[in-house]
Amino acid sequence: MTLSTVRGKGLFLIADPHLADTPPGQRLDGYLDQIMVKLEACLERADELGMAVVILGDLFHKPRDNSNKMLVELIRIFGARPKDNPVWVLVGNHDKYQSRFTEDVTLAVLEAAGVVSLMKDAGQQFLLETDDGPVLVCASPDGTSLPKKYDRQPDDPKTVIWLTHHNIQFPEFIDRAYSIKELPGIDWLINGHIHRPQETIKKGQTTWANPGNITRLTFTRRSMDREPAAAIWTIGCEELEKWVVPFETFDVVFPDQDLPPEEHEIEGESNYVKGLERLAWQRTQEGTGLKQFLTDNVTRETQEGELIWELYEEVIDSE
Ligand SMILES: [Mn+2]
Repeated sequence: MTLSTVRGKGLFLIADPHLADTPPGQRLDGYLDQIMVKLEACLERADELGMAVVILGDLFHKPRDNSNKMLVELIRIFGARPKDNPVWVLVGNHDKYQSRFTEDVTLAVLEAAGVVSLMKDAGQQFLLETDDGPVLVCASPDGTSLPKKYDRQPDDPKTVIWLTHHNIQFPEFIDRAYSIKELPGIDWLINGHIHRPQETIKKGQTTWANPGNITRLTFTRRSMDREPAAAIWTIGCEELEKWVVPFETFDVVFPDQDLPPEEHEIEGESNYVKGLERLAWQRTQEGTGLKQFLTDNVTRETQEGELIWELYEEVIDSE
């Protein structure tokens, strides 16, 4: 198999855009346009810098039933790119329906339209030709396991990068599935999926990075303090370079309400009435607040509890 070659000064990495017609979580109206603006700004910036473009998974928030308007717009934007510098899209968990990538999902339409290069199978993806030599870009889409190592062949490039969309034990996520360790033969592992930017960690030959996503999805102090950014990788760099994407201020994209209590503040306070009060501000267009409330307060073990949960699922499914 011959790998496609992309000429570029490096990689322009865009993590987890989560495009959606209906604003997810507590996000307000105008969401889709705001994320489209980010995406287009990223492509424009990548072109200015002469970089190859990579989306690190979860291009979409929902795997299917996205509007034709959104799709047509994406086909227009991605399709306008030169054939030898396409957008490389890693398949994330949100891009799949019932954990599978099938012809039924929105991302498959973009692939069939020939406007993206999909990274849907684990392993080698493309060769990046830089002024400082070639780079082998590999990837593990959601649902595949991470490599333990990469066996270099004699004519392989000196630098090997692995793109992932996985639950990795970065410092603030030590309960996740994959530990951080040296992966012989792999120089960089760059992860999407974990939306909160994490410290870059070097273990032996392998540098592990998690730049964080370009879209603020949670109504929290952290989102309030964070400048959403894309990331730039170049040969020989020690750290990804951050490129802050265009973003609206927090109060424009989230409701004008008190922030919910942080996890450590709500300990020991799980009674129904307090929960109901909180539900008032947790009201969301896709029912995440309600689901959290039910999870905290309603057990399926009782008959009434089961009935409430069934009603909830009926409402959510019919949307
Ligand atoms: Mn995601």
